[in-house]
Amino acid sequence: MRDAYRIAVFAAAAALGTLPTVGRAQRTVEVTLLSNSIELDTHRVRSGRVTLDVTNSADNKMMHELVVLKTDIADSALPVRNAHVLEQKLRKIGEVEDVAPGKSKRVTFRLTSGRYVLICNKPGHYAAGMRTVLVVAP
Ligand SMILES: [Cu+2]
Repeated sequence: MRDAYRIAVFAAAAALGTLPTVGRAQRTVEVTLLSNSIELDTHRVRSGRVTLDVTNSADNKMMHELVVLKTDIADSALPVRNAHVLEQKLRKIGEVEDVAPGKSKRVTFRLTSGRYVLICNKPGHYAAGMRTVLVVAP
């Protein structure tokens, strides 16, 4: 009787999504946009629905963005013209546009296994170092 009650409570909590996701691999990445870099709290996640929690902490007080590209090209060697990475020459998964200074935006993409390069493609920001790599494991 007691066990049945416990199972019922457990099931209700699970349905409400209030239980901690014990044993599940990390699928949320904290992304910090800085003036000359992009920092991630992890560079490796499992495939599936991956949430990017993007915060603009750059001290240059500029608007930044995060563009997600799937590519095996080194993050420092993407094709560039007129201070922009040529996104149309790459496989673009999506982006988080215009994150204001001090603000955060959150986005979820379904990512298959492979190598991704994350950049800010505001003019000159990629060249300034706003780029990093995220590896998605199977
Ligand atoms: Cu930027």
